[in-house]
Amino acid sequence: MKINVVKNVLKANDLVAEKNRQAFREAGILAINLISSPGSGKTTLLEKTLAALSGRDPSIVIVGDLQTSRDAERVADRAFQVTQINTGMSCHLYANQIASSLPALDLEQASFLFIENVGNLVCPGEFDLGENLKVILLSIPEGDDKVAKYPTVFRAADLVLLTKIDLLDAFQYDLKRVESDLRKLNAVAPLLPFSATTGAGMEDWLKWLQQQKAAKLGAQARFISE
Ligand SMILES: Nc1nc2c(ncn2[C@@H]2O[C@H](COP(=O)(O)OP(=O)(O)OP(=O)(O)O)[C@@H](O)[C@H]2O)c(=O)[nH]1
Ligand SMILES: [Mg+2]
Repeated sequence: MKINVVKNVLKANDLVAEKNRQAFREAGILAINLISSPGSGKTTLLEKTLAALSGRDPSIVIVGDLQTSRDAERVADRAFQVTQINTGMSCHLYANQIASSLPALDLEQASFLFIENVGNLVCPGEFDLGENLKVILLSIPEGDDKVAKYPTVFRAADLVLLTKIDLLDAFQYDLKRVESDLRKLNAVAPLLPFSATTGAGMEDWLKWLQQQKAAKLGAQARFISE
């Protein structure tokens, strides 16, 4: 019986996620779900990314946290619009929380929607929010064994950002192990070393974002003309 309940929750979530995805498609916005452990650098990545995109690509941010609006405050002056969702006891965002946020947002006016999920490397991987892409952050201080230990999110990743790469020398860290573990789960997601402190990887990250946006708009144009 319990298994049925869980399945129904996931099914209900997926139906709402599909509607979210349709809203993003109609608005021509690329939605990216940022997933990682607490403190691995999601909001810092957003601060840097929004600064780099400002003036060119207005971007909306939806932030999920159990409590506080601290992350929303950190990105508020650089984002086109920001919504903070407090999940209370929940360790991940649900699609209906995203759906409830959408009426207050001008999706058509923005290029990117960044969804910062609740800091957690497990549960967010199970719940589709309607995003177009999942970006997983894994920071150096977390250790080089985490990909194999938390396979669900890495299996679903479209890109893995190896954050805080500036700290590499301070830790016993085997980059080859991370890459090899990732390839066993996911043959295609690029693994991109990144540091918000030194700027390493920033150019590649911004290039990846633009490529994904162009690919999506191209696919949509084909879809409309078919
Ligand atoms: N050395 C170093 N520190 C970083 C880097 N990126 C983020 N940090 C630091 O890591 C800490 C946590 O960063 P956040 O961006 O708040 O992490 P988060 O993933 O948003 O955390 P939650 O929202 O709590 O899940 C902060 O003290 C940042 O300054 C980096 O590239 N290098
Ligand atoms: Mg954060």
